[in-house]
Amino acid sequence: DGSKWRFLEHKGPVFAPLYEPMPDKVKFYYDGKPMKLSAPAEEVATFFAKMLDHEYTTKDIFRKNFFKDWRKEMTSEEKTKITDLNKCNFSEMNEYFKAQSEARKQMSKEEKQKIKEENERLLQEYGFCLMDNHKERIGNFRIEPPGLFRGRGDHPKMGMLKRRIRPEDIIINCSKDSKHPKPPPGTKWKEVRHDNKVTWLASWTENIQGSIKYIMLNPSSRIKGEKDWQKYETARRLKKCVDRIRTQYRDDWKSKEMRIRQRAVALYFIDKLALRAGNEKEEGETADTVGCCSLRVEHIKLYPKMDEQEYVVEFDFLGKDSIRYYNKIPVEKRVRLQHLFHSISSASPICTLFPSFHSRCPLQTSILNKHLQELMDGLTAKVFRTYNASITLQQQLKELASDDSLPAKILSYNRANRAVAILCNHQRAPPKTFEKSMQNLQTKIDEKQNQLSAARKQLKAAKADHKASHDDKSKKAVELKRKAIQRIEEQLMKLQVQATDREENKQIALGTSKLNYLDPRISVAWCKKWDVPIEKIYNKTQREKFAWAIDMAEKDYEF
Ligand SMILES: *[C@@H]1O[C@H](CO)[C@@H](O)[C@H](O)[C@H]1NC(C)=O
Ligand SMILES: *[C@@H]1O[C@H](CO)[C@@H](O)[C@H](O)[C@H]1NC(C)=O
Ligand SMILES: *[C@@H]1O[C@H](CO)[C@@H](O)[C@H](O)[C@H]1NC(C)=O
Ligand SMILES: CC(=O)N[C@H]1CO[C@H](CO)[C@@H](O)[C@@H]1O
Repeated sequence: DGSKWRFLEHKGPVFAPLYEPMPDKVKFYYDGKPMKLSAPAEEVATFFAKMLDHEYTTKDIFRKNFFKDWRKEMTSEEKTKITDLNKCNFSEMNEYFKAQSEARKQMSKEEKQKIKEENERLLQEYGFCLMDNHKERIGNFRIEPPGLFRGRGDHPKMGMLKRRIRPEDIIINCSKDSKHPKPPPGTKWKEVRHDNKVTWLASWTENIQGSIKYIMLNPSSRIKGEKDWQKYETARRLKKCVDRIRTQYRDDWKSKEMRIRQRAVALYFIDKLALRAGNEKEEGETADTVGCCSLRVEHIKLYPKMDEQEYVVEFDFLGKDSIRYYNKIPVEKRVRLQHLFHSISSASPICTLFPSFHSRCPLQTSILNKHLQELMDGLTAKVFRTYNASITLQQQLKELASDDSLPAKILSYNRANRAVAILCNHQRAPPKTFEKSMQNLQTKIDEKQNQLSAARKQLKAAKADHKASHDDKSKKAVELKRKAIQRIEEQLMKLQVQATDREENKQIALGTSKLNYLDPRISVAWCKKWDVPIEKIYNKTQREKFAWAIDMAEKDYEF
């Protein structure tokens, strides 16, 4: 129906800084005599003064246009007095701006950093909008400051005053049901409308040509977030129909056709173990790595009974990036009956596990994926990984939820993340510096512990002191010692949590699953619920990647 969005929320534009009057020592001269200008007239004069070294200010049209518009800003008194632009002397103003621009170049690193931070803050606050489910970068959220129009070539309007854009000039476009942007205090928008046939967020009419200007989305922002979002939406759809798919593959175990039975068993492993599909490009070119579809007989062992469980399959193979996958799971009886135990006992170890219906056409990922497409639009083996990863995260977070201290909460989150990384088999070799850094940490813990017992002794002494003297001073000393102990205990706890986290992380890489498999909306919702700053979970790059999910009002997740 032509609508471009269902929901649009933003903060409106950032206006140019207000005019700051010239310091008194900077004078404007008319006809050789200093003259104090009214603020509006002075502001427009500064636009001319800034351009004094520019050829424009020598051009007749420019001067004529400027003078005409300038006079409009003057008080009647000024108008009577200032009648000839040639008698105006702006040179002190011009010097002042030159000195300012020189000073900007000489700014210290700290001052530059401060400006950078302020710009970053503005970007974070005004530079993004929420369009449907996406957090989108806005292209030009800053409104150009006023000045003199230049135009190209000998534009007949050059020198005219490009007016300051005020909130009263701005038409805001946003959802009726969104938080409407607030105009600066004491001002009003021209209008707030809710037109979802257009994608601009704010518009105004500029005064020189009478053309309409718009604030729009940054065109590059959509694509990436959209793709990421879609991936997790597909995983969410799988959640809704996974029962049907499971019933289907269980039925397929009974099929008369071997290729269908094999396909169903492969799918069962992918679902159950979040295995990669295999037959990926990388395989074969490098090391002998496999995924589910390219598993060979030698990669599994079957145990009719193991540790009190029946029909256990043991997997041991090199997966993507030559990382060993080892796992054992009890399988359902039909899997055993219909396929594995039956064919494997007599097969050669190098036979593929799923030779499928044709000996020269082992079950290819593409065949499996085609079948998955029929089960659900957009379904691939990978979606099972994403689905299981996100649901595992959610379950883990639910179990670990607590009203602990911040470090303990973060440990909980990392543990949930770790459970997923283990599921996805994201192992890593322990970093070379691991032992060393653990030792350093342990030293710190030992120091803290010593500090703690010293503080406890001091408390004991202070208490005895207080018992003897009973005065206020000794009472205060006891209080102070108590507080000190509390502080040290907190620090010690933080270090201990850090050590646990690091130890548990020794052989697990959290980054990959965090970046590629965990629905960021779950993490964001969790952070909101437990008051954990998002920076504790995502670093800057990650926050940019997941901008679409951060700030989203997500109600589907509960912990
Ligand atoms: C403008 O004023 C400055 C002093 O502020 C003076 O040095 C200069 O000669 C003046 N220029 C003209 C053209 O009068
Ligand atoms: C995810 O994988 C785990 C580990 O293999 C499995 O036990 C679990 O059933 C799977 N969960 C879902 C919801 O598919
Ligand atoms: C954020 O973390 C990832 C690992 O997940 C790392 O590769 C990246 O360099 C980090 N970025 C910053 C800005 O710290
Ligand atoms: C409903 C409404 O006001 N729609 C307007 C939105 O803005 C565009 C562009 O300015 C106009 O053409 C529409 O009429």
